[in-house]
Amino acid sequence: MKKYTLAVDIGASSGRLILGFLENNALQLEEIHRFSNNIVKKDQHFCWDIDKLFSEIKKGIKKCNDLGIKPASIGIDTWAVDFVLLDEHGELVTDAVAYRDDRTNGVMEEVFQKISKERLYLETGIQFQKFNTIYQLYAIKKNNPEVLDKAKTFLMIPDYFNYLLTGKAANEYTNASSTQLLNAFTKKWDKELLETLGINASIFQEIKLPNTVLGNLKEELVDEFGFDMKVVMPATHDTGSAVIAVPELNDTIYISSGTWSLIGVENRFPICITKALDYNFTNEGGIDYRFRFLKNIMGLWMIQEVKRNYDNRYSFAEFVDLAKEANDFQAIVDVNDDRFLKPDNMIEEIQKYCAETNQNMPTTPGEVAKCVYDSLVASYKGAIDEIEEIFEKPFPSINIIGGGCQNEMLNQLIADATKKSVYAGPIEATAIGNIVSQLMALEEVKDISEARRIIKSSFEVKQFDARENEAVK
Ligand code: LFR
Repeated sequence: MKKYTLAVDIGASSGRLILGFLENNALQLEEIHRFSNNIVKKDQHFCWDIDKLFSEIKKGIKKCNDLGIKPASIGIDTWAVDFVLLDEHGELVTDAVAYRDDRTNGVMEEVFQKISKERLYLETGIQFQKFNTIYQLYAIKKNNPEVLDKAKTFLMIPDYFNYLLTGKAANEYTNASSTQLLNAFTKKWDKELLETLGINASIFQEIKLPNTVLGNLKEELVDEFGFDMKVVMPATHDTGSAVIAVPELNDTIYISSGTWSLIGVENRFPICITKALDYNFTNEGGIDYRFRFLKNIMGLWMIQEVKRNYDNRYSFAEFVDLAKEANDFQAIVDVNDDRFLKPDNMIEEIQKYCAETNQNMPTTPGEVAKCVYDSLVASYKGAIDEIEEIFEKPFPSINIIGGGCQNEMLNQLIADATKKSVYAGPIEATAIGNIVSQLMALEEVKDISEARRIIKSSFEVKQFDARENEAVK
C-alpha cells in the first residue's frame, strides 16, 4: 500500500498542503490545498494571521478524507525567525508579529552594547538582520517586559502549529538556529547569551532535530479529522527543507528563489571568519548537522510588491514580457538596502533610490520590472563573487530551486552575468525536502544521500548556459 505523507509549506505570500508518496522509487507530489498568507495590522504591528493559517491547515487535512487518503504523517515548514509566547496555561501572550514589522528598528545596535557583534557572530554564526528573533525578543523586553514575565514557552511558528496538533511543545533545530540565540558549535540554546540579554532561558524548549516524530494528533483532532497520523518535524525552516532538495551540491551554489533569494553552499561546519561577518553570510543549521552558508537577498518580494502597487494589473509573466520590451532601460538598485524591506510603495522607493544615485528613473511597468530583475542579478553576482573569494575556488554551476526558478528570463540573465551553467529545478523544492524528511522519519528512505538520489531522478531540471556577449550591462 502506498504510504502518503503530507507536507504543509507556508511562505510569506501563500501556503500549500501537498501529498507526497514514493512510486517505483520516484517521488510523486499532489497539491491538495492552497491559500493566501498576508500580513495584517493588529495593535500598530504587522502580524501573521496565525488562527487563519491553522484553520487552513485543518481544511487541507480534511481534504484528505474527500480523496480517501489517510496520510501516515504530516510535517510543517514556514519562514524563519518569527515566534509566539505562551503563558502557563498554554495560551498566547503575544501576537505572531511579522519580521517586516518595524519594532526592531535600532534594536540590533542596542544589543551590540551588551555583546559585541564579533562575539555574537563567533558564537552563533548567524547573519545580522534587524528582524532576527534575538532583536524581536529584546524589543519585547524593552517595551513590554510584562509580556516576557508572563511567558513560559517560546515556540517558533511551525513549533506552534505542531503544539496545536499534538499538545507537545518543542523547538526544532533548523528553525531555532535562525533566532541567533543558538550556539553554532554546541547546537544548543546559548544560556550565557540569554543571561547577558536578560531573557529567561527557561522559556526555550528542548531542541529536536529534523526527521523526529514529535507525536500523534490530539484526540479531539483525531475525532474531527476521522483519522490519526504522526506529526513529524522536518527541517521546519522552509529554506532548510528547500536545500535538502538540491539534487547535486558538489561545486554548486544554490539559490532558493521565492519571496527571498537565499544564495549559498552547503557545509559540514560553520564558517565564522571575519570576511564572512563583513559580507554578512549566515551559517544556518541544516539537516544532518550540515550548515547552510548563505546570504539573504531581498528576492522576488521586490516584484511581488511592485505587482501589488500596480493594483495587480499585470501578472508575473507579463512583467517578464514588459521587462524584455524595456531592454534598453538601465538602472540598478541595492536590493538589500533595508529601505526595500517594507516600503510604503515599492515603485516609488525604487524611483527615489534611482534619483538619489543619479540614475535613470524607471517610469513604465516594464522599466520598473527590468530594474528589479537586473538589480537581483547584480546582487546574485556580487554574492557569488564573495562566496568564491571566501572559499578561494570557483564554483562552476548554480542550481536555482523553488517557485522563482520558473522565471526563465531571470535564469538566463544569471547565466549570462556569471558565465556559469544554471540548473533550474525542482520547483517544489521546499515541499520535497519536507516530504523526504518525513520519509526518513518513517524509515522509508535511508538517509539524505538516498533522498537526493531519489529527488534527482524524480524531477525535471532545466539547464541554461551563458550566451555570448551577454552580461548585465
Ligand atoms: C524564506 C525565509 C528565509 C528567512 C526569511 C525570514 O522564506 O525563511 O530563509 O531568512 O524567510 O524568515
